[in-house]
Amino acid sequence: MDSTMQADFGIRYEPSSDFLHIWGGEVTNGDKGCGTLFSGETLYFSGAGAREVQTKAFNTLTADYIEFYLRIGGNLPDCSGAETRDEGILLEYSVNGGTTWHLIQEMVPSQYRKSKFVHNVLPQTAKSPRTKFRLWQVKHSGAGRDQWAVDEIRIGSYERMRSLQDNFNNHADPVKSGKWLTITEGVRGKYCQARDYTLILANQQNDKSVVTKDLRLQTGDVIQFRINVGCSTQFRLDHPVMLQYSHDGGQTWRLVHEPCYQESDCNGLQTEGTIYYSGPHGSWQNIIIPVSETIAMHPVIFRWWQPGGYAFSFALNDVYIGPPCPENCNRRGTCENNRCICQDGFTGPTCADTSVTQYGLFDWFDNHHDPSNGWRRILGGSLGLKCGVVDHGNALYFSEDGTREAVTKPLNTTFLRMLQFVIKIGGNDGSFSCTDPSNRNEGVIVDYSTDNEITWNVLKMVEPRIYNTTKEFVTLDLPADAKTDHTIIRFWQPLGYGGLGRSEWGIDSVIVGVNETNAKTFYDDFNMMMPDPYKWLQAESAVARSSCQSGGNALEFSRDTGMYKSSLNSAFKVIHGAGV
Ligand SMILES: [Ca+2]
Ligand SMILES: [Ca+2]
Ligand SMILES: [Ca+2]
Ligand SMILES: [Ca+2]
Repeated sequence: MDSTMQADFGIRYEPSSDFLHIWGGEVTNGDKGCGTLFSGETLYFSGAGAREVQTKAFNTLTADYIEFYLRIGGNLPDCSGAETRDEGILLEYSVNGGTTWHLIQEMVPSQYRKSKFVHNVLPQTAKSPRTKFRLWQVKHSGAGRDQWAVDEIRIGSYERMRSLQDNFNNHADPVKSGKWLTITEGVRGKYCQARDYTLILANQQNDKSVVTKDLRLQTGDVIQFRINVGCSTQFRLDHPVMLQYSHDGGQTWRLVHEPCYQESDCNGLQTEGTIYYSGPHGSWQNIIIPVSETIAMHPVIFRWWQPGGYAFSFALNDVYIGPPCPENCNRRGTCENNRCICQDGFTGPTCADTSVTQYGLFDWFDNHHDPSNGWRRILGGSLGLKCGVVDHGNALYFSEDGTREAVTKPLNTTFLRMLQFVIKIGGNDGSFSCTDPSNRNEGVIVDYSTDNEITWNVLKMVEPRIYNTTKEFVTLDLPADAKTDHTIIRFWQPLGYGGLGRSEWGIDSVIVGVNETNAKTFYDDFNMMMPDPYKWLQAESAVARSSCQSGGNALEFSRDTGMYKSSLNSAFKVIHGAGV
């Protein structure tokens, strides 16, 4: 006797395997009848007589729930009416072969005009070695009126899994791995230059979703996966993939992290949230999210959900949810059986990066019209003067749609003291057009990561100056825990809520430098094109840069109050004069 059931009514599904009879209903394509409820085909009722679907007997002694999607009427040509309560649907069970039936839930038509997920915990009295279920309509106004449909009927038990792991390599039908509650028509394949099998969600009229079975997690566990949205470098704000969780079996969903910026109370977590857009996520990205106390509080299911039809697709690979691997494999590997499987080029129990990182970073954005090679990625920005001169010559300015961020490579900041930069947010002067800010969320966030972009700590939120878009010189002390040999620094502007227009901005004269141990023996021979930030010393509010006029062998110190041009020796005096 079966104890679980999953009826998706798709072309490979045989209704007689689960149902004793279907009266007044038939399996219908999603563009007919009551439309798509969950995915693909539905079981649609419009007959003249009785309308009822009744299951075979199931052993429900270990079952916990019955769930399905339901729609009653709702203004489609072949799905309307059901005006009164007694034209609603009842879910009932019988433990004596159908002699007597007991109500689990009454579904009132007015609440099901659109497809709605219904999740019912089985009452104790419904748990027996032979329990049948039925859905039926008490009354209707005749053939072709007061229609309704169900889809994705499932009987199952909570599994409270301590971890979930799937690399999609082993099962031709991904649901057969036993890890997933449901996947809308997911197929296994190699999406977007993947080197091994992935789970592909594509070619579907309905919203796409991948839903895990339920997990019992602890704070500090991780959600890890690789994702590719749309296989495209083109940013699209619409039709992203959202990672959500549910504590009520899928009736209500929330983002694992909501977007949260300056304006809100974010508990120090400035984030775009668990929303993945084509563009930044149109190439394979490795995502690691620590599980919060809120999520671990109750048994939980997760889903990756992409609204939209045939034009949109995404794929997942190497999903792991559970206790963390050592150092989360530094986001350079996948976690399998609590061990790291490292990406090419990395080894060891934690996939640590053992290469030597550069000391600090200097970038004036003036060399060869390319940023220095200290940046890991720059999205939505390029060198130029669209926001005017920010400090000197070109700046790195950001005006493109979508993600705007500049992220350094891992830098050695162990003995470095500060981060300096000049920034300008908005500001038209007639000769150029640099969109002005209109609210606080259009500022620029500066944060750092010491774990290869798994977690971030805010250094500074540069607030937009709404009435005074002059440039701002920023000098920040690096906090002790930002001083490592693999610290990543990021400048980014939130996408904002709802994709409204944003201010444009530029940064210039970025310095991660100022050696703190050699302060007394400052020395730099200036044989290099760029000064060595490891040996650097600067006064607060002074910004160093190579000077075109001096052939690269001199330094300039500019201040809000004036301009000093000097050789190294006199620069040193300026610093002493400033009392350092
Ligand atoms: Ca279906
Ligand atoms: Ca009616
Ligand atoms: Ca795989
Ligand atoms: Ca510059």
